[in-house]
Amino acid sequence: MTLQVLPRGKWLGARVKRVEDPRFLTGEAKYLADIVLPGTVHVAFVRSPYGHARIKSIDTSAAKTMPGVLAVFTADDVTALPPLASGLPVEGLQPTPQPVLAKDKVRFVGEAIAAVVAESRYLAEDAAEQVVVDYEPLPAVVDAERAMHPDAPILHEELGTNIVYQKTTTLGDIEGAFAQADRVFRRRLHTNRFVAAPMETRGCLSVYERASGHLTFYSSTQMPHMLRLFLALFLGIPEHKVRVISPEVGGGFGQKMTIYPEEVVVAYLGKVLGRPVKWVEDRRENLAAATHAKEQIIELEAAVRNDGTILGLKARLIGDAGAYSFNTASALIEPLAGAGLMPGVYDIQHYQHEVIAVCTNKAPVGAFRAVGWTAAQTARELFFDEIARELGLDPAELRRRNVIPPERFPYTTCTGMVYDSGTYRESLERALELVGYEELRRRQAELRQQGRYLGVGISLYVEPTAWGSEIALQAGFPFPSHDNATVTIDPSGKVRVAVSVHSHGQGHETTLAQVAAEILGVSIEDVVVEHGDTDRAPWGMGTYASRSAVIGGGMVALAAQEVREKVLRAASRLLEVAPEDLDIQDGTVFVKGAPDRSLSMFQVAFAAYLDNRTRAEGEEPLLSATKFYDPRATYSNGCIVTVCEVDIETGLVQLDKVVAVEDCGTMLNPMIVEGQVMGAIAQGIGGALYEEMAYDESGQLMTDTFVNYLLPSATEVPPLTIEHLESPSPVTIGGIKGIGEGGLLATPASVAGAVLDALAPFDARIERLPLTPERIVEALRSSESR
Ligand code: MCN
Repeated sequence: MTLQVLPRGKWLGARVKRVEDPRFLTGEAKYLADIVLPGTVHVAFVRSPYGHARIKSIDTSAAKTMPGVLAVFTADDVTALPPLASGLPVEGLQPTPQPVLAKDKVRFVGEAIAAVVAESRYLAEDAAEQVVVDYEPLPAVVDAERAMHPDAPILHEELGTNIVYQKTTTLGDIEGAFAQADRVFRRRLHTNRFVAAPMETRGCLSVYERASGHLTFYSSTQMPHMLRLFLALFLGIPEHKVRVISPEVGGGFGQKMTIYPEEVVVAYLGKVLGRPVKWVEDRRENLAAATHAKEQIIELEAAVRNDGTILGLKARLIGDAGAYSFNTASALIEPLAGAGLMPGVYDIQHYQHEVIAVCTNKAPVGAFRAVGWTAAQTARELFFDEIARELGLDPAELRRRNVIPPERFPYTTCTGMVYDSGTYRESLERALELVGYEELRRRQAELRQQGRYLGVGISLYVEPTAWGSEIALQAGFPFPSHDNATVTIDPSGKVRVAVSVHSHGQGHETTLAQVAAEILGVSIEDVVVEHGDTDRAPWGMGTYASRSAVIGGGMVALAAQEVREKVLRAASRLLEVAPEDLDIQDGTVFVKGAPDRSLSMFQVAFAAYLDNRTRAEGEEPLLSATKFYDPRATYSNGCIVTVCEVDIETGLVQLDKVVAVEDCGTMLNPMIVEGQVMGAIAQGIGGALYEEMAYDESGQLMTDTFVNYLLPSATEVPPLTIEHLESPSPVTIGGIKGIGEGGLLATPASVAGAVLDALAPFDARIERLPLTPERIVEALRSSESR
């Protein structure tokens, strides 16, 4: 069997219901907060109320003497712990490491200063209030462009600047392209800082056994093995004595990729106190101190022919990094990723980008679903809409004229990404057809006569997926990325699949079981998928960047295939036929063409382990295989079209519908794919219309609860139409591509595009997201006065 094409029968590609859902729906699932161990003590962090201040002194004496308080740790008590630094191997990125507890200075509201440990969380919180920190407030800077100014307050004095990265890259003949242009257009967009806001906040529990020197660390992380490695290195505990268990995780969306200061502190406290130490983040902490995302200031300039052909593009991307870079939370993660994908699905050969990363007095920026790409896609698609309007072209037509045609695959972008395959033009046409585009345009014109403003927004996208080493390199983040699966059939014939990717809502226990069941010829009920525990799963990087279907599916397929061959060899000796003459279906191994000559999987497995006669010379009795997979780069694509109506009196936006046509190659489970698209679209609607982490000039966080940080709920999400195109990847096992991020990559552009299309009759200029009613009304007012 070649693995380029996976068998698709009963399981693979079917709408199998998620096997993990019964325990979620009945409340049986155990999250970090549900783990209760005897003798546990609890941590509350003392956090900075200032955006920028010098710490003159910290007085912990009152807190320490409170009943039930075990200890109060400040920076002076954790000198053994190194600061967290960015591990991104990108030349020119200035290090801005974050101390695990702030020492001399705080640089954002919410930065941890002290950890109070007490018998209960209540006592710890009360005691934290008694820790007296003497601050000398400093001027803050919360705007990235202002932070670049030589007079701006500097966060990291040793650098002498807030600019931690700046580089211009020219690809192709950019000046030639601009020289040939009929028209040159410019646009600026300041994308909003918004956050993953997972239902479950961060949290961890550190259990250290002094006698054996073993640390068991429970954490709601997306990357158990990477966390184990970092904890071993930071705490000086040999890695084989560290076990990380990530129990059920209630969403991560990239926010839980980061290895956080709080985790390192809690792990350390467990080690030094010799009691289980637990911290469960509250929502305010999550909003203030977990990583933020997606804020960039993007300036675009395009050289365009009158027929709408984009000849060349210049982009300046300023990433607002927040206060620090540490491991995956890096100053560069937004603008560098954005610059790489800026050409998107369009055939743009001449491109120049300037990438700038700047520190500000805000929470550090980290990964969040389609990191860097959402902002770039939004800026480019809104820009293309504007160019089309200026040229009097339909925005769909402008896209048609520039999109990479199917005959150009594999297509290498000027930024070095190799698009393996896709349905770019087809997804555009299909989405337009589904939304009834021509009719909508007619209706739009009609309604305008009645003073009603309908808008249609198109966002045509490509999504780098399957984050292995090759795509990481193509996307500008050159670090190795690969994973492992172990597939085992136990003596009773039941199957265990242990994987290093870690589901935190995506449904891997179902989809990866589908792969194993299909290849092994057993029922999905006979397969369990284990993940999230470094003692049970083989080594790997974890789940992020839409990689688990491709990498997880691929490695499970490879391992299952090897185990299948072992089963066939064992059965061939029992049935006395050649392995090639055997097949497996529904848990029965049988002779092809003679199905009555058969054995159950139980009979074969039992014999393989426990009947020496079955075993050939040199054959292992264990029906198990571990396989790694580091796939070639593959890119998904799709098109999202939004229809809305804007009330020009109030600025309120009513979304009528969103149509998504997506192509993630071979689907393991279309129902799960649709769930991924729906969730990501909802997040994209939030990003376009509602969500914004706002700071005032002094660095004060204005949106520290869900009362003022507005997440969309079901009532804000209009009817969604989702349709699949399937162009299998020619370079991955089974032709699978990822799906996890496309919806959030493309929806803000589509929704914002629809709003701006509705406002097209007015000269309303909006350069900032989200498109709140206030911003819309203000833009309409200033357009009147122009
Ligand atoms: N899938 C499929 N067929 C495909 C592609 C994917 O059936 N061709 C299925 C996969 O098997 C998996 C799911 O769709 O069950 C998502 O697959 P994939 O695109 O590989 O993404 P990952 O599983 O690696 O998950 C990461 C991705 C990212 S990057 C973010 S951010 C995100 C997301 O998934 N965070 C999520 N979706 C999330 N969904 C939930 N519920 N919670 C999160 O935190």
